[in-house]
Amino acid sequence: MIDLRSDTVTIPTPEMREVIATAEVGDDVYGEDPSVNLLEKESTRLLGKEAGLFIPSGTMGNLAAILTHCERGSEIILGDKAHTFLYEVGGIAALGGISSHILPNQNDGTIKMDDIRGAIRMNDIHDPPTRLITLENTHNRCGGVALNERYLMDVGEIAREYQLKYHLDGARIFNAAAALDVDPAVLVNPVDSIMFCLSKGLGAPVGSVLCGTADFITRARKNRKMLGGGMRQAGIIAAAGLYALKNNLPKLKDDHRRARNLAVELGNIKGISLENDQPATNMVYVDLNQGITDDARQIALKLKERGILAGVTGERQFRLVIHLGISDEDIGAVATGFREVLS
Ligand code: TLP
Repeated sequence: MIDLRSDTVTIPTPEMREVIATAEVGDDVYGEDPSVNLLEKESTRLLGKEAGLFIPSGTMGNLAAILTHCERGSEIILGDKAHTFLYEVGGIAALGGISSHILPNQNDGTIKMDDIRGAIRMNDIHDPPTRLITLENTHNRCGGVALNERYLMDVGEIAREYQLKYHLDGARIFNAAAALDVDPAVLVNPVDSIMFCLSKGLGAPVGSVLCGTADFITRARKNRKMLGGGMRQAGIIAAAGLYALKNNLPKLKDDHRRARNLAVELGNIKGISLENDQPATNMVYVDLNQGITDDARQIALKLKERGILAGVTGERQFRLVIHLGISDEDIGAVATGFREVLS
């Protein structure tokens, strides 16, 4: 199967499994797992932050971060296509009593500066206090676009002006840095906290890391425990994360090249249109044209019969995600599959 549903589907390679099998471990709730400690240190080095925290998932990473920045009854500003708003089960509301002030995401993943300024609550008796701005980079539902350094800095200025905290859902921050050709530490310099995932393009089986100031991470560690995310001999997965940072991070650009090639191939096929014919990172969003009577689910079934798994993201839309398990030959095979199914 050529599985393009997500970059979360990668399977650890034999080399990564070897690292897992031989990892040094301890009890991480006591802070005694050497592999976890090393992973947290390496993450802070790469992202230029004071401290890091290994977290089971990206969803828990964002939740722990937002719970740490915000008290019950407060409000955060985020995009209407943000993963935290769309796909995190409303955790910040359900578990944190925090409301979401959503603003339109532009096609390039940004939120307009004026919209952000306009959404910040003034000290009115009626208002929930605004505590946090959160952005996403790369932006999943906006086609995997990368938000650039300038924009992240500009939003940081607003956050500072209004004394708001600033969080980045950087599940794919290394994809963004690779696409923009910028040092990830420079890119995330303006934010107070950043969460990134090891189990997406980097190809580790589990885990995310939250980074920020030492004080923030101490408080986030307590929240991670409260959420049930305190792990014990987590070094066996942290070691895979370290391996991924060392060996797979440089391969993200190959994924981006393959995504561009896939876009070129699919662009020539009648019956479909691309949301963006020059994908910035590892995602290609495909829409079915009017002339096609099948919906995306039906087409996905036909593709499956040909050994291709496509992510259905709308009645007439697919998301195709490139990752370590996808080769150059697979790109050609996917295009052939689409051509056959749509002919
Ligand atoms: N995204 C998954 C699905 O949940 C949609 C995917 O297949 O892309 N932030 C962003 C931007 C994400 O894309 C994801 C996962 C998360 C956070 C959550 O990470 P996990 O799955 O580890 O909880």
